[in-house]
Amino acid sequence: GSGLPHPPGRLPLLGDVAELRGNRPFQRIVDEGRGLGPIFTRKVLGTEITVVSGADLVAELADEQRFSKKVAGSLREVRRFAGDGLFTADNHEPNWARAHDLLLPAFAMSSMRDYHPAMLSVANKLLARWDVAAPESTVDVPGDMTRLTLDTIGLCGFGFDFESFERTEPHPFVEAMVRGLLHAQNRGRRLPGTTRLYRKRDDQHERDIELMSEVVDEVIRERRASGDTSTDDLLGLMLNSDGGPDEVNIRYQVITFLIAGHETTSGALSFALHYLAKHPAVLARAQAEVDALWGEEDDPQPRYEDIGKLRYVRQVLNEALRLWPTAPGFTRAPIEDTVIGGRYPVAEGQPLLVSASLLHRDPVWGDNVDNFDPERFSPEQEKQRPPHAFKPFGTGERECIGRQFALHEATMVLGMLLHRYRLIDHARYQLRIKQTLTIKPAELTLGLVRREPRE
Ligand code: MNH
Repeated sequence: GSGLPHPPGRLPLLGDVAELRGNRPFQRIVDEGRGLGPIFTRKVLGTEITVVSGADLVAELADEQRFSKKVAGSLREVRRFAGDGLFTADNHEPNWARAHDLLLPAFAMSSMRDYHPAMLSVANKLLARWDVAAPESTVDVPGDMTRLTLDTIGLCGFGFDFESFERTEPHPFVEAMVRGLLHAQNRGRRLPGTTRLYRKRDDQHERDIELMSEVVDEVIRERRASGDTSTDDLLGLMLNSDGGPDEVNIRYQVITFLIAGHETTSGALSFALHYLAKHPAVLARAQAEVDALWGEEDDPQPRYEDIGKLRYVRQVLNEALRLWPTAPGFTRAPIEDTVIGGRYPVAEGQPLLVSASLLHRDPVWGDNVDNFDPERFSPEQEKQRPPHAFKPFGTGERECIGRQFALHEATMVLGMLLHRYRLIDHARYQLRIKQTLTIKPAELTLGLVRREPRE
């Protein structure tokens, strides 16, 4: 081996078999990786995975001259349905640069102004649903955040309405996607020669991919049937630009955005609401901030300009993303053989999994790294932290293209929810993590009571 530390006290075989059954690999990295130092390896079914979490080492891996994104492990499996879409394309695949260059302007800060009205219309549907629930019944937080974020990316990116709030069950796309991501997550961890054991699940996977494809067909068909060739949302840019992506790649991009564009934002909102329900002083401060903007209004309709003013709400979101980065890791690889940390040799192409969950609990964050404290993201404290200590959106040219989109949407929605409701932790909820490549608080429900303005 490489001489890097392993999780202590585990027999390799036992570890391997347990890994096969466990369905929360990133949670395990957080639980077991703590105290192992800034870099360690763990064996998963005979394959050594190198996990990097130290702030200094991650800063090195962020150097684009020496390292680049690697599509490895579970993410490689996602290519079965996302192909060479932006998220799962290898750096050198021509469709990556092509789509990146074409779509980047649609994610500039200035484009958020265009998305704002559609984001607001979906947020209003969420409030309508929660108004009906309050105060008698409780709400399914991750379920409703998923309704919100799926409908938002559908409308903003593709002019397509998933109508999730008009349904009692989630849109079928969500179920197929969740199972599809779980399949990708687990597939890399099968023992050799066991294909037959998995036939049922593999067949289901084919059906799930089929269903996601049908949704994509519908999205594209609807646009073409409308005869609209001038809307320059994500779909319009792809369909109507000279030298744009081909038909096959457009389908991969649509599926990629429908997944990447909602799944992680939904988790981030859910974690933020969980922590707010548990931290009355933080909640009070966030409510004071929204009240200062909209206090007297019964049903405020935030303007685009308002969202940038919700500084503390944004700090709350950042702190939720620090503790539970909803895309909990990303993989880098050396462009040439090199040495990191002055002493660990790493070979060209060798995957190095950056665990954002562990990085975000590195000692650079202080002594109480598990405490929820949005003050960490005050301008004063941010200045004192080394760069690259906070990586919920990845790094470099392969960094999340939807970052501004996610933050605009999530900040607005969180602000509107806090302005309108008191959050009741009716079940004394204890955080459990559900992982389907991305992470969410499992089975989080909250009670709600409408606030009077300035209450
Ligand atoms: Mn997003 C890449 C996290 C919201 C679309 N995203 C990434 C990466 C991380 C990430 C981490 C880099 C992965 C890697 O290096 O392998 N993304 C998030 C989080 C949120 C998020 C935590 C919300 C919170 N992402 C969004 C939204 C969209 C989006 C919203 C679209 C509307 N993300 C992408 C795409 C990529 C990406 C597309 C791939 C970009 C590229 O490689 O060119």
